[in-house]
Amino acid sequence: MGKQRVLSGVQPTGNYHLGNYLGAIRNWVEGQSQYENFLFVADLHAITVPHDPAKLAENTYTLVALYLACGLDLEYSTIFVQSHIPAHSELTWLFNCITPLNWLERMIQFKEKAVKQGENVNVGLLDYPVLMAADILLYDPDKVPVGEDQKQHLELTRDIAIRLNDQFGTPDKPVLKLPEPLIRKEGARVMSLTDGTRKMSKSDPSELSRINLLDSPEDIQKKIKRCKTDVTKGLWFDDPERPECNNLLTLYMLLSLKTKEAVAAECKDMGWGQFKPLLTETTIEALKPIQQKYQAVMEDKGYVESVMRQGREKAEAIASSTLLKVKTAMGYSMPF
Ligand code: AQP
Repeated sequence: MGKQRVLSGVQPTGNYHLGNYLGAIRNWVEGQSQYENFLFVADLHAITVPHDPAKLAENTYTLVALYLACGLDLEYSTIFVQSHIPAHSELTWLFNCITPLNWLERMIQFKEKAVKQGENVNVGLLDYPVLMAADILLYDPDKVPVGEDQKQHLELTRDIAIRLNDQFGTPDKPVLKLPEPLIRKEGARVMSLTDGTRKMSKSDPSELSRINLLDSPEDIQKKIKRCKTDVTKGLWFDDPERPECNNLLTLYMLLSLKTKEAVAAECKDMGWGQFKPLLTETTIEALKPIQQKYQAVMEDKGYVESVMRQGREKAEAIASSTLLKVKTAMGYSMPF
């Protein structure tokens, strides 16, 4: 039996942060040799919120370079850009026509982002989970690594696949395979530095809320120095009254690669004055090799482009074959 296939992506919306790394990219890197990995830059998703055209291409390059800098290895992983493969958009349309509107209206992320966009909420934002279903199902993956926040979207993907199989397949010959979620417990959710109850996010207007992967040591120091804490003495995990404390200890655990027990023992009698410099130093050291590799990769734009080209070729072959399968099942024919 061959390796199981996994698929995941990040939107090229800039400000790539510790949440994206610890909740997604680092996990892909750690598991990459066990799987056949398809990892993409979700640039069609990136325009569901207002975007700057001048930044889209730059952010796409940056993200491909960061994937490589974080340790994705082309021997195990195919890295590609979503918009380079038209099958994503085409399959989305086919799925749109079998997806009930109320499935999309109840998506939590839609409701949250729609509130932020006010009257300007666009159809793309509502349709985002259908595009995500197309992204996933085109590649027939066995597993999809998702953060807690994306679980509902993966369930919708499975519902769309079931509906399509019911309508256009037969029980012994389904058109699409149902993917399973791959959720890691620790670090599944990294929280904001300014509010331990909200997730760290690229679109938070406050730069102080997140540590970006490309932040300078001075910026990291400044952000940790100013991050929200509390007045309680001693530091411990999992206290619902102390979300910031739990988040900062978790960050230290994930970045230092120590166990939860070791961190709990090391920090139990510490005050913030002692802990913050420790977290600062650990964060700077953990990000240093990524930043160095990123600089080296970005010096060779031709290399980044060759990675995208190679990725497109491999991904397109699989995507167009799935698209053809779906179109044939739905009754489309191409007699020439
Ligand atoms: N705070 C987080 N903790 C853990 N994982 C996170 N991810 C994002 N934030 C955290 C994971 O990163 C991957 C890529 O996310 P995305 O770019 O597709 O969009 P997102 O989840 O909406 O990320 P952001 O940073 O919160 O962006 P904005 O602010 O634009 O919405 C996903 O696997 C996600 O789980």
